[in-house]
Amino acid sequence: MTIPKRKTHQVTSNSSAGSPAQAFAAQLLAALAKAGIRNFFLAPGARSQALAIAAGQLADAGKIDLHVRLDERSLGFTALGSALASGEPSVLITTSGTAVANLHPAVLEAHHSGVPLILLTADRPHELRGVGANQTTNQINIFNDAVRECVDVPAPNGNDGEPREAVQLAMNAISVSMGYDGDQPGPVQLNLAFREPLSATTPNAAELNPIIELPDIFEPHPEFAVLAAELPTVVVAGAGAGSDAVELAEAFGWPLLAEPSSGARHGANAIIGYRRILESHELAKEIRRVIIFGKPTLGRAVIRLLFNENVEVVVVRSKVMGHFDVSRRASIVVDEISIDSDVDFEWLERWRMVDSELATAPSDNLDRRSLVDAVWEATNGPDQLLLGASRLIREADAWAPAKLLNIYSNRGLAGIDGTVATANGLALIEREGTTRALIGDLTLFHDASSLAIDPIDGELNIQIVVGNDAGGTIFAGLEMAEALDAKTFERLFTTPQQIDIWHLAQAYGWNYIRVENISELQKALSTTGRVVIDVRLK
Ligand SMILES: Cc1ncc(C[n+]2csc(CCOP(=O)(O)OP(=O)(O)O)c2C)c(N)n1
Ligand SMILES: [Mg+2]
Repeated sequence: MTIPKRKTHQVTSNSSAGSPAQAFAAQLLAALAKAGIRNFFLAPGARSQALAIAAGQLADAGKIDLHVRLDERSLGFTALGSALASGEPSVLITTSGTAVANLHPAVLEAHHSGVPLILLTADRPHELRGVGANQTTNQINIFNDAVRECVDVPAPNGNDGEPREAVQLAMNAISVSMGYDGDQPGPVQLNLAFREPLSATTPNAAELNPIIELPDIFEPHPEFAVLAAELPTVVVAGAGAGSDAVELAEAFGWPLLAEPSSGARHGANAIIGYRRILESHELAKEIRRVIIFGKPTLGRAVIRLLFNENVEVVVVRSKVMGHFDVSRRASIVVDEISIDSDVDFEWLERWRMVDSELATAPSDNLDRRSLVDAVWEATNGPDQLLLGASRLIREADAWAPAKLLNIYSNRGLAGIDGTVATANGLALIEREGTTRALIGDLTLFHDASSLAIDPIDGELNIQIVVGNDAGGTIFAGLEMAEALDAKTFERLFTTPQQIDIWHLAQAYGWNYIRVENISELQKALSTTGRVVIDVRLK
């Protein structure tokens, strides 16, 4: 198992001049910008003022994009969405205290799904820690092993070595967050102590030109396995799998069982009805080997297969999702696979035939499946689709057609939190197409405050498509739904709500469209701007 390293080290400093806090912040941010980091996210506060001013200067000079949010929890997920879409680290700036703790949900999701984040958390200097100073808590290792590294940087005091230390910290943060050191990408925390004077308007970060040198990228030798070609094999693609899974399945003629959030549900080998086949078709009993890419999370049938003693489990290491071997039965864990003889496509043909026999057309009425279908149809080219946790992603797993899409889902921990913010973060990066989030009603309400958008971010095309069934209806499918009386079940699990989405949209300045049938839905999906589409489901 890959256990991310956690290192805590100190950087030393002494002597003073002007605002050492500002000089240090300016160097640090200038170095990040010069290295090509574009997206900075700020939630205002006093202790972090030097960082805010430096970020503002770089943004005014057009060297970075600065996004300002009130709520650090929302900021964290917005930064996560941007890092997902750009593939580059997002930089987050917060003040001290609970502000830092509010980043925790997004940090956990980023840790489990290998998303690069650089957290700049402002803190009191060491002499003010542990003595009851305002807004001061222990921020060191606050995220435990969810950060690749936590560096506790003492308050700068203006000595000669500080500019170089700031640049080194920036380069190291980029390298570790991106996994250049051979580890998985993920969050890095620079806990930055600042002493008064906390800021100044000079130096101007945009006028600095630090000398930067990015560390080398560590390239591990890929581990290779040669497998017997004739063993009846399926390729499972979970979250984070990407097109490698498609390429392998197509090269060796294996059926591809791809979750919608895998980025691999496309091409001729994708078996759309795989869940139904695994659950109840004789063909599933013939499987003798499963090759896993990414982290499958959506159905029990795949997990059962991994526990089946007649089935060999081969895991292809994921670059982002970490170690996956829930049944602890993986016979090999490798990076690349080849086979020992020619392929026989008859196995694949049988899967295709069963898949087409089991296929049905979606209903003309508006239900979860036709909602998924319309969203798939509407999403093309540069458009981005974010699937929330809960029922609709499972409906997509059951029915969504094979199609190459820019698709995302926070499956690191599969929380219903932060989904609106993640969609905003995705939209900030890809401005050509529409960013669409397909989510449940509770998922919207959980993250309603993320409808607040900084006007400086400009016009965004975002659609929050809400499958509104007045509560968390996913739980109706679980064991306890049978055992409990309806009233108790509803109170303990469904969280029924009466929130008026129209008022919510109005309050935050979003357009609102309520749809009752498929043609209204299709029309709503073709609109531009920021819109909440309220899809009433039974
Ligand atoms: C942060 C977080 N809290 C709780 C859960 C457990 N949970 C999973 S689905 C769900 C209900 C979701 O309801 P909704 O968004 O309306 O989707 P529906 O199931 O009704 O389609 C909850 C509370 C979770 N995944 N994440
Ligand atoms: Mg619901």
